Amino acid sequence: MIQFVTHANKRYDYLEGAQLALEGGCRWIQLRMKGTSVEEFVDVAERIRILCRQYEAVFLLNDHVELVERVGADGVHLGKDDMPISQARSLLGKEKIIGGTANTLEDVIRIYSSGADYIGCGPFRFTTTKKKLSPILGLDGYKRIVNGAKEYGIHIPIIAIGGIGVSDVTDIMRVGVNGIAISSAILNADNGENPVAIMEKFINELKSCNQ
Ligand code: TZP
Ligand code: MG
Repeated sequence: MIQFVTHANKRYDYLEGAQLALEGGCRWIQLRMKGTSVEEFVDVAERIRILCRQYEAVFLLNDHVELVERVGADGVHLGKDDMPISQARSLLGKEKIIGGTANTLEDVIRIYSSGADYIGCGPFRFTTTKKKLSPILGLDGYKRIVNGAKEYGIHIPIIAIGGIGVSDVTDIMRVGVNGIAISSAILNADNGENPVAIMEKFINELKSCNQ
């Protein structure tokens, strides 16, 4: 499984980024749009929801539990400083998807016990996409966390995130995570490579790992 986390740069806005990821075959979009007004967030979210429905993709919002119903999203992704997952679950019900951000095995256990559907675990390596980045995990960090989670009987997907490029996919999947989340690798290619083609490469890499 592969999730595209939106961001915007000089070349692409949030909507364009989501569109390109979908064109490249991604079927799981998280609208992450920090520091914007609610009006702007809702406007972009409604456009991306329409796109996601066309492509039959899952559509999650970052942070904004209160907007999930309003914009017709499938769920929400929450960090440590956001609404507690158990509270989001009681507000949204069990049909909506809730993801949580982890950096340690303790986080993973807490998020799992709070009733999340999946865990975004990172960062794999340094990235400028996220401010206040948690300590970098690297492959060893994931090994520890994935093995600990198994021992604990955690069965929800653990998704690696942060600074992941196409050439990292095989190594990361080998440590036992269930998927990856990517953002800058798609839109920030400095060789001018087409984002659609990059997403296709990620998906092909993942396919070859699952065989
Ligand atoms: N959490 C850790 S890194 C990140 C989030 C939301 C952003 C995605 O990272 P990248 O390097 O742009 O793929
Ligand atoms: Mg958050």
